[in-house]
Amino acid sequence: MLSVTTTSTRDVTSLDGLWRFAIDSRAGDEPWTARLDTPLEAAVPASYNDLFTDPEIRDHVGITWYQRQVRIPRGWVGQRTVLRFGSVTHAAKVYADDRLVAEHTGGYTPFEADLTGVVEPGAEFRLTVAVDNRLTAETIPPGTVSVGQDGREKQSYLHDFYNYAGIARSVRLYSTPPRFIEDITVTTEVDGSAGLVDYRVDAGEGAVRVRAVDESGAVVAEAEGAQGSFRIEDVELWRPGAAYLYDLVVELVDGGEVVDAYTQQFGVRTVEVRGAQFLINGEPFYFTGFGKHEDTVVRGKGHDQAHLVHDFQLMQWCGANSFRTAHYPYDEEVLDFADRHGIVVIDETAAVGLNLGVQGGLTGIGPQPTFSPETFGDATRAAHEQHLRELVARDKNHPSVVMWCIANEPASNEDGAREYFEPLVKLTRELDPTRPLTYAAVMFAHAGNDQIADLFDVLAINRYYGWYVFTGDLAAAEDVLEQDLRGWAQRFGKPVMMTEYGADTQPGLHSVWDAPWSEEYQSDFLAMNHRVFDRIPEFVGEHVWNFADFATGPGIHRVDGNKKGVFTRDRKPKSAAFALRRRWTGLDGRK
Ligand code: GCB
Repeated sequence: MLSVTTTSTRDVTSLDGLWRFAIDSRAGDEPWTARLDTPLEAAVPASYNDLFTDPEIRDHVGITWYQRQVRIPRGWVGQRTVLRFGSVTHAAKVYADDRLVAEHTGGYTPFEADLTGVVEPGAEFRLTVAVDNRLTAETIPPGTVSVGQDGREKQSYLHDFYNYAGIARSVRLYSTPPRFIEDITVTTEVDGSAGLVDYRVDAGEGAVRVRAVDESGAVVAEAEGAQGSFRIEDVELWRPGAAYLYDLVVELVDGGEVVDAYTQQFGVRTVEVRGAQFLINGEPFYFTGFGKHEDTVVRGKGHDQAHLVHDFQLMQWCGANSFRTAHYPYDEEVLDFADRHGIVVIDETAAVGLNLGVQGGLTGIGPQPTFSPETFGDATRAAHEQHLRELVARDKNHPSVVMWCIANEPASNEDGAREYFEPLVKLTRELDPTRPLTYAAVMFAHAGNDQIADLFDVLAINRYYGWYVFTGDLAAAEDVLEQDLRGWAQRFGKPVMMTEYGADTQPGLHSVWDAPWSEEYQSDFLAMNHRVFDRIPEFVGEHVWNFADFATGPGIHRVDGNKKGVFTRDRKPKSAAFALRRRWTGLDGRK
């Protein structure tokens, strides 16, 4: 799936701004058939939950309505007109005037409606979107809707971050010629000082020609045909911390005339897992960085370019070279930015919470088995498959993306996990044979009982010794952590990385003792983990949980959200940020 951009043959207009807004109980029947009768307006892009003061809106379970007028530019006569949503969380029905033009389930991937012939260029129409925030056993991520004694619906889910919903990413209208370039896939290899580039173009009738252009504007290779390969001599590799991007200019031609043109950026780099090493361009790579969230004050999960720039600045200030898109695919602009700035990304699906064991607290034994026809079965897996297809289709050309993480903390220790995951691993490898795969392992899964790790390439481990267990006892935590991690390395002989470790911390709280919640404890907790990582030869990376504090659902374990951030929710550093900076930039003499 191509991202939306202007080219010599394509135009784009933005539909971001203020849209009329109502929850379903106040919108009347068939609200798409008329102007929404509402005093409210919602910002797009943004989650709607924190925009209003009304608790009925914030806690609403079900459908909310967004609406605005749209005019198709009159110059688009004879062109295809496409409406593109960056994401609607979690499901959408889209109406142009009275007509249903698109439906999509999955809150973090884009989808489109082809409006050609539905609305004519120059004409105005009423665009209405029904946004459904419900999570069920058949959605990714999963959840449960129950009805309370007072008859109100309640949404529960198996992850801690708040269930923000709405139109959180940009909405755009774009044109293409009637015969158009549908998709482009670029993969790269390195041969000595040359780059080998394979490309495939899916397009309408016509001949395809491509040229690769370097950052100075020089054409470095040319090829013809919808599928082919070319060499770039003396190639500039895309490297972590030193991005270099080429343009692949693709043209669909007919009788010497360019019918459609599209420019796809790409980087030349290789990724490989060899033994217990993670190699980028044949060199061992050690991940430093964070698990993140798309989460800011007022906007919720709404994409925001100022926050994008600032978060990357803070990550680089810390010396982070990478991050994981916990726990869902992020806005496409985040990956474009990572491509341009040489930041490495582990791209994660929204499959968080496939684990009923977490409901059993520290016993890890849930009320029911996680994987069964009654709990998470074929329908859940079908949703997971669709999600993987859409993720790979969207992100396959990003050089920054070096690995897919296909689930966070599934019940990989339970029976049924292998049957559930084996087909998903197979599918992902078919969709993209070039990138390693991982999943982030929950604390209940260890080297002795995990049933799926051998299917994957990298062992990504989430652990909270010293926080949820051995709380306040870092010496005991250090011992068990080391045994645990060494167990994985020994049993599977694959690279091991820590994808989550962290301690909730109240900024401004200090203590001379090992006092959980204090800033010192967070730093000491991380230092304890780092001592262990540095003793394990198979270790290839550390991602602290979390980059910043983030909003959660209500609960007795959280005070105003999850406070494991190294930065506060408004991006002020806690002491641990300085400690990480010393370690990751080599100021502590480690490098
Ligand atoms: C986890 C989850 C993450 C939570 C974190 C925590 O294991 O993967 O989503 O936020 O623990 O802080 O409890």
